[in-house]
Amino acid sequence: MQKLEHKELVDLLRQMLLMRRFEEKCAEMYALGKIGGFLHLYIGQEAVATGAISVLRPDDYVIASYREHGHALAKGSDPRKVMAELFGRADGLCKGKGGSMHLFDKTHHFLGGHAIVAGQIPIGTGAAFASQYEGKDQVTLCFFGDAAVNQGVFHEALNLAALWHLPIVYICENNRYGMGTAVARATSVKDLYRRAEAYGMPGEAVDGMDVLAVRECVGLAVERARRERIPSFIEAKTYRFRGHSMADPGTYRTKEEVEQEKQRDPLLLFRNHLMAEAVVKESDWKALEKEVRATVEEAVRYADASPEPPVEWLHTDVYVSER
Ligand SMILES: Cc1ncc(C[n+]2csc(CCOP(=O)(O)OP(=O)(O)O)c2C)c(N)n1
Repeated sequence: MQKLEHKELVDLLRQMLLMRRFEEKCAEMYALGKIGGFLHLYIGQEAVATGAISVLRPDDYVIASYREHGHALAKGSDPRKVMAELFGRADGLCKGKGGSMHLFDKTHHFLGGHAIVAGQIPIGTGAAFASQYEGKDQVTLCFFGDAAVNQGVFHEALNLAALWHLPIVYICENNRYGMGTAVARATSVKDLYRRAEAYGMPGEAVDGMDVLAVRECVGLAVERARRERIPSFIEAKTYRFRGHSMADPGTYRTKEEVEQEKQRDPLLLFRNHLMAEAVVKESDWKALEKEVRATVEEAVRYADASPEPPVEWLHTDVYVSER
């Protein structure tokens, strides 16, 4: 892939920093009772969505699981509208009807967060089918967790995608746990990317803590999908630093393990790399922090100022009558 310009590198860093600070604020807002329901944070996995989505065109599709705040932000969703959605307010991305697990942004071709494990895999495959059927050259990126690869629909979807040459890249974010279940306790073949062999599609593992490695790997797969209609399966090896959701006491893994994995914090790894390469200076980093914090504060102000959705809205947007 082409070497990145200074601005592109800084944009990647800004994106990861925004995801991190946005979600730290979400945890705070959840504790204050401003966000209800479930809240699954993406902290630790930022390099995956950032690197992968950075190679897309605006009209390419992204679909993800309930751990999708980062994907929505990377796809271009307005942080203010995302926060308002988490607050369940009328100005939210989905008018406050979706909440944390169901962000959806038609204008940015973000096909949503999906709460049913693996539920987004056939839907993403359908989006790729639609692009192909309509003769368009859009690509779909479909993100899911390690537990999703053991669901039946994963196998059905990958089989059809390979058979029909669909322009899709499946990205498994292997953060090593499906709720409290370690991958090794649930999955017979440890190297998840090898599942691709069964469907005759390229499969590859990538360091999901390295934003540039993810960008490179997904970039090649996206080009393959766009130009040659070859789907791919990528396993991004990552780790989530927080519990499965805000309600998770995290008794299934040791504090030492978490601390050890935090040594490879993707945000700090990339920041340190850019500093070592003299792409950013300490003062640039401070300025970015200030800018991102202001964006997040503004998102909270916007969400707080937005009204509750009126009761009558319960009956609207239930079915879509037009495209
Ligand atoms: C079909 C289905 N079964 C069970 C659940 C309950 N559940 C919610 S999240 C989850 C674990 C998923 O783990 P993984 O796919 O690895 O994603 P991660 O949370 O690690 O991002 C489970 C079992 C569900 N939502 N849907």
